[in-house]
Amino acid sequence: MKKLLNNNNELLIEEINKLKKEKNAIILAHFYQRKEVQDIADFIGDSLALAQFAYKTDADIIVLAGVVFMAETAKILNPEKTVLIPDKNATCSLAESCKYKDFKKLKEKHKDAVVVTYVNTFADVKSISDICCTSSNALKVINSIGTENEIIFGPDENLGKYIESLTNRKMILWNGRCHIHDKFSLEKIIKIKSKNENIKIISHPECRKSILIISDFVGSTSDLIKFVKKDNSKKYIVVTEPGVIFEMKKECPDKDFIPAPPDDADCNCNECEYMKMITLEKIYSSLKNEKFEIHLKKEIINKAKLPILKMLEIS
Ligand code: CIZ
Repeated sequence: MKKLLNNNNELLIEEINKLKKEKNAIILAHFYQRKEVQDIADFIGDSLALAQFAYKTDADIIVLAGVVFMAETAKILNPEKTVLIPDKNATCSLAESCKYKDFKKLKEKHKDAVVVTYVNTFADVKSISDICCTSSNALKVINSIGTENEIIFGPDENLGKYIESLTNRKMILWNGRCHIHDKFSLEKIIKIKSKNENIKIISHPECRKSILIISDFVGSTSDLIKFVKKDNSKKYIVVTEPGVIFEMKKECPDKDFIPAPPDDADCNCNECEYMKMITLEKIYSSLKNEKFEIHLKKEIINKAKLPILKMLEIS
């Protein structure tokens, strides 16, 4: 491995590409991944686009450069394929906040409610959901449910409240938070804005309401990228995980993107440590040794597939 690390990653990249060919494997990467990981991926996207891509691939092996719930989603859609996550500790604070046993209790308390879960949940929670959503399609999904129905929405409370404000509809919200999006500093963002004329604030709906209301645009990572492509401003404060800026810069090389800072006193950017666990070295080792493979019970796969397919139909 040491030898492969020399030479600006070139040898490592060459070896990864060789293994991909040999094994008919693809690498799917989320927008929050490291630049070099995004650069080597066959496809980069948000969790909706990754699920859509995974659903139609004819590769034998899918390496998911993202977090565990994304790899589980790919496995649920492709139970016969080998799905690998290069680091099995790449978890998600939202998914961790919503344990099957606790969520089931809430569901039992509201037996007639339609259960909508954000894809940032583990497979067992999906298996007791009626329909999944991502930040790209949450509004569409909620609007597809008749107003006579009560809705349980989890696990992201900030996203749930944002959707409530758009639809004028009250939902039963799980109180989960993304530890990254919930930590952005309103004060510091306002300070950057005051020092930069004509700068726009663009935010992810997992952020707190106080940030969303001062934002010029709110949307999922894909929506934020689409927005900066067509908008005529030149400078943006990006209030989401800063990995997305690699794609923004690729699409708009002449524009400036400032990552929004978190509340922490001595920190300038808000990177997700779980997303950043995936490295080129771990992708190489994952492909070479076919680890860490996602294994899910058949029963869970069969049940969890239904709400994901419902979401894909709506999208
Ligand atoms: O849906 C996703 O992929 C996440 C976690 C954020 C986004 O908006 O892309």
